[in-house]
Amino acid sequence: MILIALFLPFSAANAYTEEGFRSFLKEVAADARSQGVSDLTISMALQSATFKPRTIELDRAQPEKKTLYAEYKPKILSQDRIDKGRLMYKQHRVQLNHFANIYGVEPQYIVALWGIETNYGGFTGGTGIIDALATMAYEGRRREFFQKELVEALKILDEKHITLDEMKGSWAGAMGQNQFMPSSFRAYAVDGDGDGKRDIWKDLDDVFASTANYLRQSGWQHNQGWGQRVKLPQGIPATMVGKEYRRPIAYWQKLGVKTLNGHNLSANKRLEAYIVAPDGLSGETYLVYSNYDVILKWNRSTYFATTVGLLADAIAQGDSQEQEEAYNQ
Ligand SMILES: [Ca+2]
Repeated sequence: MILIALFLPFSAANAYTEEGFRSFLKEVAADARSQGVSDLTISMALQSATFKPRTIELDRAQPEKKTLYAEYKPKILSQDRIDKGRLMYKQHRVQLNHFANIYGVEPQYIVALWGIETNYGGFTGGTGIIDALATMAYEGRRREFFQKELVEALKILDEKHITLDEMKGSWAGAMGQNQFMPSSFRAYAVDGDGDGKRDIWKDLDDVFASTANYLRQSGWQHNQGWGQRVKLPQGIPATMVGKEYRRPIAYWQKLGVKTLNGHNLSANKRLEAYIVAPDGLSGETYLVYSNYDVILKWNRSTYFATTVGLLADAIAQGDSQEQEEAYNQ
């Protein structure tokens, strides 16, 4: 019996062995077979699957203290990422606008999600997805979730959208340029260029169409924006913060909520909005709409959703400035 994870602080009951891993993969094989995955795909993918102790180390490496939004925001929303986003929008404008129109989603959100997930395809992760998911499932704390994702990944291989060697991603199983988990891929990835494959690793048509489709299917409201940074009047109670306290923009305006520059709120006055305060009421505060909830469905973090919205705004703003300059010349 070979002990795989010697350096991890597991109790004897948690000792992971190669034998245990192989026997677990037999269960997965039976599960996949019962869901229609071919024997060929199952044996090809699972026989070569490898347990990755590093995956578990990364999963267990909890940061000692929570990062503040005020620290996270400048890192994610760097000038570099904004500039690159504007450039990417310019370079891929035809494709982006094409899919934005089909799915009723503004193109800057497709670019922003791409930019924050993988720095515009620059870093998509080099871990074999089958290895990552098999390891996480075998580890056991979230076995049901990861085993389901593993079987979904086998279905993707079975449908030949990507080869086993090319099916790479993050240590936690997020794949390709928009970092879809296999279940999101199966539900939302689309074949943008019509070549019969949904390739979110290498084909930008597929990446853009899949992101737009995800937003659309999750309830995106065209031309409503996501939210805006606001200044709250003194004395707003904490009970008014958060998605349980949704009121029309008109209500917030009456209460004295202003834009950062002290102006009246822009946006449809009937639009339902709620306050987000990632660092509490002493930090930056935002008023957000239903599209913010759509971004939260992609990733439950308010840090993530807020910076996606801000990056999308910055990309669109850069674009309209450029158009205006071109017009004035
Ligand atoms: Ca395709």
